[in-house]
Amino acid sequence: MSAIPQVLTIAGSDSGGGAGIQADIKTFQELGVYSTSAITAVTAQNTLGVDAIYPMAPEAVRSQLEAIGRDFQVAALKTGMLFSAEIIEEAVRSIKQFGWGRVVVDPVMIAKGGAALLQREAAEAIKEHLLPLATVVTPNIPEAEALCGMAITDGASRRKAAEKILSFGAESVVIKGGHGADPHIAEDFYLHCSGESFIFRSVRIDTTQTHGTGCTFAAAVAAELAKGKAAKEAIHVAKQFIQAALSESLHIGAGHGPTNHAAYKAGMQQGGRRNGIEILG
Ligand code: PXL
Repeated sequence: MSAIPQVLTIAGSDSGGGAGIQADIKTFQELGVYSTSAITAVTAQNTLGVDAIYPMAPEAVRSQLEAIGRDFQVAALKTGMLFSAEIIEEAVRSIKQFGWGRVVVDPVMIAKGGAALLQREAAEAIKEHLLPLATVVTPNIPEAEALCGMAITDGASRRKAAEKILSFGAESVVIKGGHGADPHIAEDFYLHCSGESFIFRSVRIDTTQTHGTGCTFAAAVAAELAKGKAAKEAIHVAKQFIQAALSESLHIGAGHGPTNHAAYKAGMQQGGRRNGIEILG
């Protein structure tokens, strides 16, 4: 048997290369896992915005997933842009059919410029059918608010929102702090269904080069879970990965540029820089 863990991303293509499938595959490669992919939609976009979205036929998604399931040992998977309830159903069907575990659900809803990457009615399908299969759900604050129908304004409402997301059947959730109000600090809040919780705290990096941040973070969590790490350690690595990717921007394109997927590994090869992530129990 191959020693390299095999990982799957079920997500959309970003022609600009910073988010979606492209971000996932780069992240998997950097973290030393083998990447398979099932494409749910093709987007025409660059760093300035999304021009068009071409969803795949649900049968095309099923066909990709069945081809992967018949031949690969999927140690972990991540879902990103799923677009429609029909495509969500295909992802759910294959996860059950092949018994895939270590499922990271990034509940992608809206692109930075406002383009809808998930149809309105499909959010219900995520809650009802996909979250019960999730090992880790990785919403940002607006996505967490949309999933639970409540505002997150402080630590108490953030915990309540996390509890509500777990009530849909997910094993754990990390509500990412990138959209938080504090100008200096970004905090990710992790809650497991056992009641265990952690805050991952870091300095906020002041940059507009943030396209694909969520995809990259969730892909890094999936890669580390595939290697056998527990969720807490996988999230810690993912936070370090994204912190490095944001710190060393590539400055590509005229808008919200991509993050630098190579920065984390390059830093590790130079002896591992300290990147100041505190874990508060
Ligand atoms: O970052 C969310 C996201 C996910 N997937 C695709 C995207 C985007 C954001 O633009 O284009 C394909």
